[in-house]
Amino acid sequence: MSFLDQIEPLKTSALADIRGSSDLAALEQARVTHLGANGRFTGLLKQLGTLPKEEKPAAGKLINVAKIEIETAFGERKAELETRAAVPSEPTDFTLPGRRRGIGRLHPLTQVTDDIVRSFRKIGFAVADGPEIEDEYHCFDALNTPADHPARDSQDTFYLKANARPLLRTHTSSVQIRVMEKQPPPIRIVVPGRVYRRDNADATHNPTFQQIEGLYVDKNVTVGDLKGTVEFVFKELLGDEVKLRFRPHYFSYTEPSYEIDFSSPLVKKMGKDWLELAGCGMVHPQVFKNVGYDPEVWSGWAFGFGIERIAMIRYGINDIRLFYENDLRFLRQF
Ligand code: 2NL
Repeated sequence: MSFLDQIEPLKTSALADIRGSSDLAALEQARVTHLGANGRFTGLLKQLGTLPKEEKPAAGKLINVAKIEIETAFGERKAELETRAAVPSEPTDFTLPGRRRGIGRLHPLTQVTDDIVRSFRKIGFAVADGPEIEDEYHCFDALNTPADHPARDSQDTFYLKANARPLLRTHTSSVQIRVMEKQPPPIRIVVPGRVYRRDNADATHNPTFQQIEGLYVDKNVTVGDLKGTVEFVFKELLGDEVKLRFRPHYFSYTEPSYEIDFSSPLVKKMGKDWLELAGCGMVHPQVFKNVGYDPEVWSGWAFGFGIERIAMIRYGINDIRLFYENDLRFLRQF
């Protein structure tokens, strides 16, 4: 058979296969058989080069027209089959009730954090944020906790490099230092955020947890301001019937320092009179010097506490690890 005579039957068979394919997979198979790199029609195209020079233009033209015809048929069949695949096989009943999407909710720790922040905003505090990867200066030295201080041991953390010693912050105080370095008093901020300690996980410890710290700096700030503010916020959070107690304590960054205990019917039910809730105190003059504030002019207080602990008391949760397991049976209860 001459070259020209082969074109028509190959085209006819290609068109038949394409138009006769019943689904997209069969269509693709037909494309490969006829137009693929080793396909029948492609084979014909390859033969074109072997023709005598004077026959090439006419043969080339014919073969191209046929090829376009096949490709057009392929495109049309593809569009047809795609439309058919997209149409539902059964009619749609528009009177059926809709499928309700499950509504998400905030993690209990986020809810508690939001509540605490809302209380502080009512009395003029702003939220500040800062890096979780810190340097030793902002995490310890600026807070009057030098390298040989015992608090370095009790707040052991994760160091990221041996030499430059970047570390994961052990408290959000480092953010407060950064805010004071950047702006002059007065300061009224709270700093919630994730902190890290080299602790083994058990029912009351986790190597990462959420903390919130607060800082108030102005002229003539007193322990009375500290107590009044803390009482306002904790009563909003835990109910009006809670009693608070300020017990003398030691922190290197505050002087005097206190631990805050609270008592409530809930605490009594746990068989205890008081539960430790937070730490606080008047900002140490050395901390003010470190950020360039004159401690003779400015005074202030600061506090810090773990958000998990508040949430555990509030909801009666007995294991801190539940907050991090992402078990929906637990999370759906809040
Ligand atoms: C706790 C309680 C506390 C602070 C944090 C603070 C921050 C600056 C200056 C002074 Cl920038 N103090 N924060 C103060 C008292 C207690 O945390 O139980 N910590 C282990």
